[in-house]
Amino acid sequence: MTSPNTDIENCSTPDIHVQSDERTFQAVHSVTKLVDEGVKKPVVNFQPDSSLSNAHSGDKEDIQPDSRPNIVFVLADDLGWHDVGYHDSVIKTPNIDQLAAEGVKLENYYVSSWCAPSRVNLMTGRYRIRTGLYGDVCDFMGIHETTLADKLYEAGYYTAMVGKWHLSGFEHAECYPTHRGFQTFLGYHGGSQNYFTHRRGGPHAPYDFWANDTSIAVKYEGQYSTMIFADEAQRIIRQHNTKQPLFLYLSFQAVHVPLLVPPSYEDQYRSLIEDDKRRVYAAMASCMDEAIGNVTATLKEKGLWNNTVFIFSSDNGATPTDGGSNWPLRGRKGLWYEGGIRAVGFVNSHLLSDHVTGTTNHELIHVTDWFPTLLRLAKADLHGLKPLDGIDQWETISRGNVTNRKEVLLNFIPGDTNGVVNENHEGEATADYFDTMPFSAIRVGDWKLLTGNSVIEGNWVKPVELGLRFIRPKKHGRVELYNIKEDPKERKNQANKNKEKLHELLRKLKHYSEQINTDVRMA
Ligand SMILES: [Ca+2]
Repeated sequence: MTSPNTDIENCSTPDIHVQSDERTFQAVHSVTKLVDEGVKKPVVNFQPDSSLSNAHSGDKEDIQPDSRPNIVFVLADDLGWHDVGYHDSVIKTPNIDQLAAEGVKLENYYVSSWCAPSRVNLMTGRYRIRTGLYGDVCDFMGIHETTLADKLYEAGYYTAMVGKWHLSGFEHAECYPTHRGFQTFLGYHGGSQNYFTHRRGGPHAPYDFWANDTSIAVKYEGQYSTMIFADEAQRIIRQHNTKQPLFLYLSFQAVHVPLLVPPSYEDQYRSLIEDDKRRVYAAMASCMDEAIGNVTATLKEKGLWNNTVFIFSSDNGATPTDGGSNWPLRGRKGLWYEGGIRAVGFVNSHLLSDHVTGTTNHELIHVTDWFPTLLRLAKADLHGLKPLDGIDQWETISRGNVTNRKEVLLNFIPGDTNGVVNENHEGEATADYFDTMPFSAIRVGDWKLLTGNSVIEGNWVKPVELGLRFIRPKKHGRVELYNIKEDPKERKNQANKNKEKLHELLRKLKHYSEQINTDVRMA
């Protein structure tokens, strides 16, 4: 076994900032309302209990077979663009490759560059300018937000979550998955932990592994999380009442640091990858791939597969110094270059039209889009929701129609300059009506604009099996403009050459900056 990496990413939650404004108490939040009304929140015993899970839709005898599709959403953590087999990687992911090849690959699909923001985008269908970074007691995702799981539960789905939550600390039970629309939960609340000990650091660090909201699941200590999560997903599928549609959110820990894996998974790479980090990372990805194969096999055994929409997505790009690779894309996790935010993603389902099955989709899609897309499949009631940024993409994904999405606000954090002053920027391409110092990024049509000092770290990094080397840009721009369709590797900054497009996108950012929810603390 590889030695534990003690350099676990600091994903600790920032200072808790509790707001007592009426917004918190006016929450249109079905689960919270259930709690308030004395109906115990939809947490069921860890064994699925159909009488509780169906409490919202009538007596068990009243339930009729439901033709709405099951939804299985698999999220990988920090998986890079170059880290699946079908992107010509050395990493072996045969199950992922087959599922992608038999489905629709999403190759123009964006997420956030960090873990928690992508998850709040997924769960709310909203940009961070509306949800805040850490606006209230539930870090990243305020208690006032209605979640995808809330709505699917309300629509009659059985809602189960397995794996990494990262939308609350474990100090506040009201933020736990089982209070945010999920009926069962097995997993952890934080951003990272040891894969075997389930502690956030050394042996005396807090143990963060939970069954539902009250039970610290100590029996899992020593077991590898990828296998725990696959087993739990399979258990949920096997015990599922097939008269009810299922929403399973399987959020793997893999392949986030620390780099840990059972040694048997490393064997296939010992002659292929000399670098220790890259080899263990590859083994972790292959272990996750095996887990996904087991889960999809169980869906087929149970007879659910033919009416399931299966989605795979990474939550952000990889960190090359931790074994991952976004090659040939630029940048890494935490940056707004394509390598940080262009995600691996695909959909596999018998509900896809024949003519799109086995094809690649190049339409602009964002992680917020899953919220309205999946709720449409669930025939959920969308009335009364806060304004969404997500767009229903089902016709685009399932039929190949042109998307209605023309732009994506990728990032806007006022005041966030990371304390770095870039003395080497090109200088001229700025505007007096918009502060270009903070990190911002937007995609409009084929064009993408980045502002702020993150650009100084925007390297291209080859994976070690291709000869590790960092390729650094000759110049840095505090404002950078790229035509992503023509230049997906972001090599030609056109900020000083195409001033008309530059100012069009800067004004778009200015427009979004005026929509910030000032009730939430942004930085
Ligand atoms: Ca992540």
